[in-house]
Amino acid sequence: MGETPPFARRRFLSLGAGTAAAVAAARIGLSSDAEASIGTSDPGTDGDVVRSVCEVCFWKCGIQGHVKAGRLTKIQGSPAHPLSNGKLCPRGVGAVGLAYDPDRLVKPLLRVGARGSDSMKPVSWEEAIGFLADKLDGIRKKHGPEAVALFNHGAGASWFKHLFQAYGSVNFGAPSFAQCRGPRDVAFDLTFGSDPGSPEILDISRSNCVVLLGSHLGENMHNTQVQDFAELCARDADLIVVDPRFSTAASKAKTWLPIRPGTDTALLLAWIHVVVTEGRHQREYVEKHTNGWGELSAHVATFTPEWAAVETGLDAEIIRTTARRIAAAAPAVMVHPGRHASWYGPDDTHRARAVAILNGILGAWGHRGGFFRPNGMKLAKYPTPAYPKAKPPADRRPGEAPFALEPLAQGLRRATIDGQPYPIKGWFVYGTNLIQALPQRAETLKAIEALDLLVVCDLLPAEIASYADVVLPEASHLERYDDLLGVSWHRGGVALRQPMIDPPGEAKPGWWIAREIGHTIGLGAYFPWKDVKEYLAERCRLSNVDFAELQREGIVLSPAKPTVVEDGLALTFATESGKIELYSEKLKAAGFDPLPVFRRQDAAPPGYFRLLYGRAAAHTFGRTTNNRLLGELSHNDRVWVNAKVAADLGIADGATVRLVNQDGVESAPVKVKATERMRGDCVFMVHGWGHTAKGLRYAKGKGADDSELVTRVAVDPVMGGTGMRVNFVAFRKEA
Ligand SMILES: Nc1nc2c(c(=O)[nH]1)N[C@H]1C(S)=C(S)[C@@H](COP(=O)(O)OP(=O)(O)OC[C@H]3O[C@@H](n4cnc5c(=O)[nH]c(N)nc54)[C@H](O)[C@@H]3O)O[C@H]1N2
Ligand SMILES: Nc1nc2c(c(=O)[nH]1)N[C@H]1C(S)=C(S)[C@@H](COP(=O)(O)OP(=O)(O)OC[C@H]3O[C@@H](n4cnc5c(=O)[nH]c(N)nc54)[C@H](O)[C@@H]3O)O[C@H]1N2
Ligand code: SF4
Ligand SMILES: [Mo]
Repeated sequence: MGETPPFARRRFLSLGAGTAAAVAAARIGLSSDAEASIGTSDPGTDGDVVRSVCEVCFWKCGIQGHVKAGRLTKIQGSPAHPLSNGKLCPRGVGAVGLAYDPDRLVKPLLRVGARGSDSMKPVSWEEAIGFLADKLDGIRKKHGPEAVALFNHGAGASWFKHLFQAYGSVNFGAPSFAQCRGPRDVAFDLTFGSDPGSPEILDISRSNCVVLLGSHLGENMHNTQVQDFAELCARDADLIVVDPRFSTAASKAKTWLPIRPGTDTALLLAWIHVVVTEGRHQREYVEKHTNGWGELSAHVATFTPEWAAVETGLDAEIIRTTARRIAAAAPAVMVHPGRHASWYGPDDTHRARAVAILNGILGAWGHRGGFFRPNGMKLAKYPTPAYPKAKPPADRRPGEAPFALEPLAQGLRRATIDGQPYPIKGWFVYGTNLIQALPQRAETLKAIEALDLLVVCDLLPAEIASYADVVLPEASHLERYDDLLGVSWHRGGVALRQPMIDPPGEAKPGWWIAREIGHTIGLGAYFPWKDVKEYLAERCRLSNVDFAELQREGIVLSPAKPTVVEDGLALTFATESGKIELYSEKLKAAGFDPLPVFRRQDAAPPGYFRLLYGRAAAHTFGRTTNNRLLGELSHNDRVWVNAKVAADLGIADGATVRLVNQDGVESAPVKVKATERMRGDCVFMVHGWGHTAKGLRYAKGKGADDSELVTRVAVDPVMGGTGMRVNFVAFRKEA
């Protein structure tokens, strides 16, 4: 176990006071780990208050930090920010533990030993940047600028996107596309001409009926969404949760459908069948706004609840009655689009299209209680020279994944290995731990071996940093300015991330790092600002935003009134036909099924169980597992196994096992949570545990890492997503 945390536990419990988690937990009775954050309310100030924006996940809540004598004493939700409404999730509050994490990177590092040996020596910024500038120059001369790829996650990456576009590359890959939202965004784009975005445009609190497929809200802790979800539950609205696991959300549902993993598309097709054949769709809306009703009706004719019952393992009558309940709530209804959607590869865009179609025929898009139309705020750019023309990204072969909206991270990895369509020789990795985030780790390691340069810019010495040639320590979101953050919600606005405290050691903000690199490699013209404040003030001036007010309040809301579309009939759609495309001509033209098709998943080999994974309330993947405060709050590092299965295998609750996957890859030792809350054909792990990096002294060796077991993926041919729930594990008992 790690060393003693520098904070008393009691202190932390009071830090959790008044969080969204506490409110949600109180209202909807979340599982014990979330409840741990309930404390007595303490809304008073404690020193100076600085308003800023969270980055422990990607929801970007408004925060206010209390600073006394240069030390951050607590973080609360900003009351002025519509994404927090004065409340935060436990991770946002617990970020104090990130600020004072004794394992933070505090000096630039250069590798001295073999790649992966984790032998580094501290160097000056000048030396680190000088080294990588020489390498970038060498790569550009030998292979062209496009031979450098930027892997990234998070708002702070914007400075580096600017830097590398100026350098001449658009090879920007984020696991948050092909390993996350990709299939959903593509499917909604094809159907409605726009996607649910982030934060998702979901009017959950005013809905009459919410359907969750996976989407384990309450464990998936996106703040506003969970606040709205708590309101929905308090209103006693209808809630149907489809999950092989009895999730926290399932515990609040009127109906839990413990579906056989990988069969949601069959359930959705049967629901559409019931709505269509019983004429329960929103007639006027469908007539006015949709294309392909006839084709859809013909397509679903045979997908009866009885057919779906065989595939899903659910009861046919319950499939029928839930379809009727969903339709009865329309149009104030939503089948939640989910967020992490790269589940089963070829099934994923189809499943997400089926979700979109069901929402479409129920008139949910543009309706109160369904999908609202967000408001943004137009922000001017800081004028800089035009970027050079770059080669198209190297992530795909001709004809591959034609509907991808962003470069595929695993495609850039492949180009690094085989040099096709052209070589990638340098990686700049910002805010993404590719070792845990990408499936098929052996490929990631092979690609790293082929690199001339690997730069990692991070807060912590995560696994990816141990392979780096150069490690650049960044100031955390509590210690830096970032670019202006547009807020797209019921009412739009602009928010500011600004420092509350000084960074530790020599850690530097991303804006500074990118600017220094830019000036060193001859791209100074792209960074004409003296410092970030001059940059931000100028952007604000050009955007008619009062910078002083923005600094004071942390957010400035747009003067435009929110558009409330109570009447879905006044909508327009950015699809080619200007309508909701139930039937997709675009998919058809590209050689794909124009309507969703169900494909059966491979069954588990005998003695194996499908490996499922997800989130826990108090953690964000592996980025918080080294945070002593959050670690004190919850571990969630057990593998969930059906109680009867465990008993049959002679595995007691709390016993330690290793998981061995279908390819013989063995996990670290992990404790078993034997529970009735799990189907018997699958197991569940929280992603982000099982760290091996020696610098993560608190997290190292806690729990096991699901991603290590994801040696196989099923690729979605439409958009290149890597379905990762196609792996199976057996148990090896530890003595
Ligand atoms: N606390 C916290 N919240 C987070 C994050 C975090 O790290 N921590 N990460 C954020 C990010 S980036 C994302 S993408 C989202 C992800 O969160 P979601 O989009 O909610 O992820 P899902 O994969 O839909 O949900 C996982 C659930 O799906 C269930 N499941 C597994 N297989 C199947 C299946 O075949 N069918 C059905 N119906 N269910 C299945 C699992 O049992 C689990 O309960 O969470 C976000 N919120
Ligand atoms: N097996 C498996 N694979 C998955 C998932 C899964 O559930 N299971 N989830 C998928 C999903 S939904 C997503 S979105 C991706 C996410 O995966 P990633 O893109 O890797 O995102 P994070 O885990 O948030 O990134 C973690 C890294 O960012 C660093 N970091 C945190 N804050 C900052 C900062 O302010 N600046 C800098 N420079 N670095 C910072 C952390 O220290 C850490 O090393 O993974 C995907 N991959
Ligand atoms: S949901 Fe939580 S972790 Fe994410 S931005 Fe908001 S407070 Fe931060
Ligand atoms: Mo994600």
